[in-house]
Amino acid sequence: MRAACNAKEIILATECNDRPMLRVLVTGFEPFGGASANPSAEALPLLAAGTIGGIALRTLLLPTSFGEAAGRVIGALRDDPADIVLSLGLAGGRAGLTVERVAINLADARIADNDGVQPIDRPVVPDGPAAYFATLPVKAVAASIRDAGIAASVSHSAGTFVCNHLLYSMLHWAATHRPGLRCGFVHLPWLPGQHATEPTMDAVTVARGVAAILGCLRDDVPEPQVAEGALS
Ligand code: PCA
Repeated sequence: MRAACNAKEIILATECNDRPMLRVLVTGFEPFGGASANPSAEALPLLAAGTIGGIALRTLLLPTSFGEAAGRVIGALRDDPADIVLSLGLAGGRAGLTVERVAINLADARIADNDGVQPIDRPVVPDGPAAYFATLPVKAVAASIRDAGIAASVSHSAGTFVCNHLLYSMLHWAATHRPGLRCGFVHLPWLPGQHATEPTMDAVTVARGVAAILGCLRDDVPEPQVAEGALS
C-alpha cells in the first residue's frame, strides 16, 4: 500500500511519497481515580481529526482496567493489524510528555482501577520476564516532541498501575505472538484546571506532540546516542 496525500494532512504536512503506509494504533484511557477527564482521552479525537501523511492512524479509547485494557488492544489488532501501538495515559505531576522506556512485571496499585480492582504486588504475567524495554526509539521520540516546541523527556518508570500493566502486556504479547509489532507509551501531564499546583498541558498541545511522534516513527528516525538518563 502506498501513502496517500490529501489536503487534510495538516498536522504532518511533510513529504509523503513512496514510503509504505505505517499503520499506527494510538490508545488513550478513560478518566480514573475520581477525575472527570483524562488528557489521553481528550487528545484522541483531535488526532483523528488531523489526518496524518504516510500514516494509517486509528485510535482506541480504553477502560482504566487491569483486566480489560490489554485485551481490548489485542482484540483490535486481531481484527486489523498495526505496525505500532502508541499508548497514552495521564501521569499527574509530570511536566511534559514523558516517553516510557521500561515496563515492569508488577502491578501494585495505590488506588483501585475503574472496576474496583486493586492488585498489590502481583505480576502482570506470572513467570514473565522482570521487564521489557519499549520497542520505540524513545530518545528520538522525545527529541521530536521537543523539536515541535513541546516539553518532553525519557522516563524510566511507567509506574505500577494500569499504564505500566498495558505496556508490559503489549510488549509481552508482541514478544510471544507478534514479532515485529512495536509498542510504546507516553505519559501526559494534567489538563489545565485539573490540578492547582502541578504542571498542566492542554489537549491540543498533547495532540501536536503526538503528531511529532508519529512523524518521527514514520520517518524512521534512528535513536541518537545522547545521554538522557536520570538519577531517579
Ligand atoms: N494513567 C494511569 C492509568 C490510566 C491513565 O491514564 C497510569 O498511569 O497507570
